[in-house]
Amino acid sequence: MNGRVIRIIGVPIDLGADRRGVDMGPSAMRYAGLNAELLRLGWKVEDLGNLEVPIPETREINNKLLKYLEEIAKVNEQLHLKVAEVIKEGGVPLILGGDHSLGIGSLAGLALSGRRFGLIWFDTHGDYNSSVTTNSGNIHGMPLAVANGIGAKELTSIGGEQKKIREENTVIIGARDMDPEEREMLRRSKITVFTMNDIDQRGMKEVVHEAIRRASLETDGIHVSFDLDVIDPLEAPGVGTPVAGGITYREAHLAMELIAETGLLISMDMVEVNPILDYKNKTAELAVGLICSAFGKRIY
Ligand code: 4U7
Ligand code: MN
Ligand code: MN
Ligand code: MN
Repeated sequence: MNGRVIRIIGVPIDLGADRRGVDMGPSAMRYAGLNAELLRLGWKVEDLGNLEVPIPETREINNKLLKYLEEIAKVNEQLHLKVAEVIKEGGVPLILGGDHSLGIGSLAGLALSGRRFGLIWFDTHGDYNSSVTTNSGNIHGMPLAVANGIGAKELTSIGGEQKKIREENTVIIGARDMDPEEREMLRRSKITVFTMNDIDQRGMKEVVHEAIRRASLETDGIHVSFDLDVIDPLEAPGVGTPVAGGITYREAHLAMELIAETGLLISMDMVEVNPILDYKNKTAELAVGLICSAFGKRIY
């Protein structure tokens, strides 16, 4: 089908979230048959294995507003170098989480590679907090802000001091739970936010078309960061922060298929699968299905 290679990078991190378990996400998605499914689609696949990530039991929380800051910074230092390397070699990074704090490293890596990219961030949440606005101190609620240059220097400086995203090319889809101050910060930015209400009113097709249009304006490709909690918990029970009223299985696949059709997908994160809370690996299987749709799987 195509000669390009998908390089899988597992990031078994749960230091960014309060609930344990998303560190097992990469295993659960591999167990659900990820590599074989991608091969079946005609991709070359190389699994680079997992990054080394410490477990919380061996560490202390030094700053309640930025929990495990040093550890998370270190993991994202490693991740951004790997991502940049894969892109420079012409490969497609597929980053398996793990909690969404890994978005800091993916976006820093993309920026370091020199590609001009747009970003579509599927999430219930804004992930636009900083130590000033957070209620939880959990860094998985901060990666989008960090990529936009807002937050702790230890994080924003990974991959260089510059902003890693362009606001005009950044779109959130599926939002339905934002903290008041992060919402204000987002409103003041040029980031586009499509809430569940927009999806209800306009339909997923129109929303994704508009997201693609914005993400591809004067860029050479699109990065998708997919937080599984965007999907309704009835269909994706295995996530750390479930919120009722999410997108459906069909809407999620449609979104991935529309992105695949553009041929612009240059890399992807699939994050926040929590096997402890899952039912018979249902959410991990859904994640693998979505990855396949994003990478060109067709029904007929
Ligand atoms: B995820 C939260 F307060 N906003 O900051 C926070 F509601 O990566 C949730 O999207 C963050 O899953 C969720 O802790 C982070 C909370
Ligand atoms: Mn998230
Ligand atoms: Mn989320
Ligand atoms: Mn979550």
